[in-house]
Amino acid sequence: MAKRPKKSTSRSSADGTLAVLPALSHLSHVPRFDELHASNRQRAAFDRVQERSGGDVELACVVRLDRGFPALVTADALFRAEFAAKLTKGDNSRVAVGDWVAARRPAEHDMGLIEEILPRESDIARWRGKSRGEKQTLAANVDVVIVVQALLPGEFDPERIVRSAVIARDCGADVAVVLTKADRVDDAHRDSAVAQIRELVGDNAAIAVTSSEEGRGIDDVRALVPAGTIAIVLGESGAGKSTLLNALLGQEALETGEVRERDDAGRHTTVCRRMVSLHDAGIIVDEPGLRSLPLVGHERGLAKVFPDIAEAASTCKFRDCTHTHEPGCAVLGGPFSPARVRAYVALASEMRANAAGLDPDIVL
Ligand SMILES: Nc1nc2c(ncn2[C@@H]2O[C@H](COP(=O)(O)OP(=O)(O)OP(=O)(O)O)[C@@H](O)[C@H]2O)c(=O)[nH]1
Ligand SMILES: [Mg+2]
Repeated sequence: MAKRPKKSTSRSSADGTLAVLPALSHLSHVPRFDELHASNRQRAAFDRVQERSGGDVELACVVRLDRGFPALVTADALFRAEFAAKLTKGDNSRVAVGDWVAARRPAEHDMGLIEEILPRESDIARWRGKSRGEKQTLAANVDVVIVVQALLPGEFDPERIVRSAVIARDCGADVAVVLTKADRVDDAHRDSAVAQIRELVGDNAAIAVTSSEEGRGIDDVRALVPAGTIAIVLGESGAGKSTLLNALLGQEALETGEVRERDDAGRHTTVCRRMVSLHDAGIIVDEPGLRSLPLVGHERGLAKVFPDIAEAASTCKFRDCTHTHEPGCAVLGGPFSPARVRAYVALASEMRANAAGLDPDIVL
């Protein structure tokens, strides 16, 4: 059972910030340490830090980030932490929800200290901004990316689902697609949406249809996150991610809201990244919606989502074939559905353009 942090009269440099963060004692569904599993590699890395530090560090997992401030779970405590001086030289945001760290809890401080971030097994990242943006890690050590999108006309966007699947597969995660708000569309629209996604992603992703309003499909989503696995929900603001998690938890644990400004810099209902434990199943990371998901260097992900087309592409007559008009093109000449070819070509050409934009001296 996680202990609450000790009340302390000492002042820490972050006291002012601490005051505006939610009190950890009020949070529900925080994963327990025994629900989280560091890999052997991460444990070995931790042992090395412990040896170096004389044994006063603990193995901890980052379970929340509020305004960039991590909250850690250890075998017997839940507490906020700041970065040891040697880590603050770089960029604090390098730590992500799901990261394993070696942390200390100096007796005289409210806050723990992160001494070292242990190596990641995987990391779900996206590029912020266009091709010259920076890479942002959404979560570390995640097994499944749940792409969440509303079925509503105007919001249902198969291209974006494929794009999300490419990013997830590129990061080494499994993909599942959850189409929400089924209560707002008719059965014919729903069936056609599912068929379109199935055609595009093939066997790459499980597809679930939900209505959090009517409690439909919720157990299908639970089945996507069995005990011992960690998933992250990925989708635009207003897609219904937090509402879906509340339905899974059976209570209104997370804030949800009307669709507001839909912009990466805009106001989102969910403003922190956090893990919630389903307790009877795995763990899901909730996070603010993401508008833009540029593809930069995700060729491997594209090849995993479209393995047959990627294989054909390697046999085109021209090595720099764009699969749009060239003679001897094995993609256009192949036995592939036009919708899949269109999706593949659009994403491949975006990646090519972004790669070119990255550094004008590099020719791909
Ligand atoms: N009718 C209907 N409305 C839903 C459903 N799921 C979510 N909503 C509504 O959609 C709106 C947005 O839901 P949220 O869960 O806050 O969306 P979110 O994806 O978490 O958004 P951000 O936190 O901003 O990224 C809320 O008004 C929800 O009540 C559903 O299955 N049916
Ligand atoms: Mg939300």
